[in-house]
Amino acid sequence: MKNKKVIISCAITGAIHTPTMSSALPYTSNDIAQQAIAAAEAGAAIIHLHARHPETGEVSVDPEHFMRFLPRIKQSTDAVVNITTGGSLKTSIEDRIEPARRTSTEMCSMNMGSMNFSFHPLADRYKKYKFDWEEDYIRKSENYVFKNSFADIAKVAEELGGKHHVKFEHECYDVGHLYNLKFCVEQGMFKAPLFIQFVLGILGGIGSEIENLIFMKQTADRLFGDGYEWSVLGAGSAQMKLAPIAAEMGGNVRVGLEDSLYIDRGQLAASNAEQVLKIRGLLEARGFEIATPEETREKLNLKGYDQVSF
Ligand code: KMH
Ligand code: ZN
Repeated sequence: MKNKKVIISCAITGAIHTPTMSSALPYTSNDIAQQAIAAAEAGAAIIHLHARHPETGEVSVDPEHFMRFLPRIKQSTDAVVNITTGGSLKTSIEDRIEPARRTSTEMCSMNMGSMNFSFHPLADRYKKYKFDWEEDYIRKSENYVFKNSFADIAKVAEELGGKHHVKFEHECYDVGHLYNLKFCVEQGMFKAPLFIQFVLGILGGIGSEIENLIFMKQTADRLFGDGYEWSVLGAGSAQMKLAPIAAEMGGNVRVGLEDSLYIDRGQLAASNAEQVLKIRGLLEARGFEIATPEETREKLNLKGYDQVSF
């Protein structure tokens, strides 16, 4: 066995994919809860969650929608819940942080810079959509600027980190975002151990070539020394390609239908748990052990499940 235990995060539904793209993508509260629990049972120590409107599958930042599945997940697993502050294409930073604030979650996402964030090329793949909102939502992402200014970051840090002791998953979609994070650390916004997610392969961010992962890692080493843990999220087909490489480089991994709908080339995944089991198998075959939620809490210095309000 290798020394380091690998933390598997699983991102259950996200804000990019829509119900037409895969019948496995969960959007009812029941499906989100069930898939989250199954992903945790399969070995995910961290469950990253967005909410959806339970009838239409539209992305929702309504805390009530989160509260329909969070207590069930907490009752059934001890996995760390990580709530998005990314929101959807239409929402303000105040609305985006509300679910994590109301639930005082252990972890939440923290997007480390403003950028184009687009998935409009997906629209031409589908002739008929299940719901009216989907095509327009996907096409409008061509004009979407994902705003995460320094003032926005400071607000999230103060509201969630300062007042609620929420630990951040710092989403870095490009090398410049690491320098944004360094600046914020110097301003006193965040403390070690940082948890950095290198996000590769989003249209608007850095590409998913292995050279880019190495460059991100080298840059983060230079900026943060041993004061950080890191993980890799490869979008689409980069998901299963980059995850084992990340583990070999000393990192952790994120899978889930938020980031890729596939289990293999051209083959849709049946569930989030299927992706977790696949990456777990790939890692164990390479001699890695998988971190439990408790080991993850300790490594990332989390406040604990008894401190959340759901
Ligand atoms: N959708 C991923 C590329 C967030 O939720 O704040 C990044 C993400 C952002 O998970
Ligand atoms: Zn997300």
